[in-house]
Amino acid sequence: MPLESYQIAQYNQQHEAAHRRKFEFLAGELGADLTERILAKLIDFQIAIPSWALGTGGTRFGRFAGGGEPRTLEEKIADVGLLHSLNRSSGAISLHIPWDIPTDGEAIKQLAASHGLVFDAMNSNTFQDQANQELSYKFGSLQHTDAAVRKQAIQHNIDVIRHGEALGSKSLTVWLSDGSSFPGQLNFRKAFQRTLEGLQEIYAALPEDWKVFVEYKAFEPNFYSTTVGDWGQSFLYASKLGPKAYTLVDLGHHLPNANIEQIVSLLLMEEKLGGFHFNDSKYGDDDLTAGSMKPYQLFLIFNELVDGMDARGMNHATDLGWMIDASHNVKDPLEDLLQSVEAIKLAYAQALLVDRVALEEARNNNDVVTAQEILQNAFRTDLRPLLAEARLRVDAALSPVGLFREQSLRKKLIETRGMKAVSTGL
Ligand code: RM4
Ligand code: MN
Ligand code: MN
Repeated sequence: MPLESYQIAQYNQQHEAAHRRKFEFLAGELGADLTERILAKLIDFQIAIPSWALGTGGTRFGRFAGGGEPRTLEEKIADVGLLHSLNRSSGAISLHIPWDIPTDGEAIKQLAASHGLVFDAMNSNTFQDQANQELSYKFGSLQHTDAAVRKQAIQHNIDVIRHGEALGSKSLTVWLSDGSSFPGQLNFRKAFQRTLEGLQEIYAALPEDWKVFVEYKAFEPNFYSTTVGDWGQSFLYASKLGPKAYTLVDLGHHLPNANIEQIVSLLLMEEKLGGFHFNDSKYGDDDLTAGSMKPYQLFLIFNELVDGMDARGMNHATDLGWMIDASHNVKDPLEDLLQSVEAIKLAYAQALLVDRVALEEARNNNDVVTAQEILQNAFRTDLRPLLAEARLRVDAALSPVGLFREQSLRKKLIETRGMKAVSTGL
């Protein structure tokens, strides 16, 4: 273990006095009841780390690796274990197949458990051709005009479910790059029907207690049409498939300025919201650190989530899939992931702070000014000491990034793995 628990304790001791001052002031402002209620929810709230984002990401123009990347699934689990020991908020890992095939499921499951980790959604990959693959996905997978290609893609998804069963995962995320690059290339109706039929076969292979998440994306790699292009199309597939099928919202998969919070609200109302891929973006699927560009939007999304989940009596921590889907081109991937988790939990905490009774009253009175004040008061209250306190109570670091740097953890990883270690993934 590159980080021992006594090092966390020592670090916290050094910083505790400064933390106490800030926390006590905030707790005084919020009152003991609300403070404790938010703290308990923050401690429960876990966000899954994607196995494909632990190395340095790149673009088609280049990739600039920082060294010490995990070379195997075992090392990836160790990295997520390290994140979890720093923040006690990343107690799950989401795997992408075939980038991270667990050859011995039981051993991998035990290794993860030794780090306090469980397996979140499994992800299939029919957007790339693999070296040993018989048929090509160049013109799509489940939408393909050739039944043999569709069959291969269906079988791959079933294999991914089987891997997931061995690990104790309970869900499959299907993201298809299927679509067309030029007008005229595709019969939209037929592509939809073929895709639906493929998803139906995958759905039929789901274990009783599993969910399937249908992830949509507006464009890329296809630039004219995408066969699961927006939440409406995903909702259509999920509705036709049945009660185990849900829509997955990846924040980077919308056209510019889409009102994601409204999408979230309606999907929840229809009981079809399954989970999230958190990231942030300025343009499209930038896959940047959550909350780095539009923290207010992240807060507004959580505001709808808390409202909608409470309306249905849902458990915030366990009833939806909370996952990060990001890529790190210029930052240390582990530091970046720590920042994302922090931003997500901060938005969640701010949403818990919203006075919903007063907000509803303002809405009923058409008091637009008060409604805005209520939301922005919550958003502008600095709740970071609450997040730090939640970590302190479960023996995580007061400042995860601070401790990561103080202990030179990247340097230690480079010492054991080398500068040229390369991860599979984005
Ligand atoms: C896609 C999408 C999927 C992810 C791949 C790697 O844009 O976000 O969720 O698995 O990227
Ligand atoms: Mn995604
Ligand atoms: Mn994406």
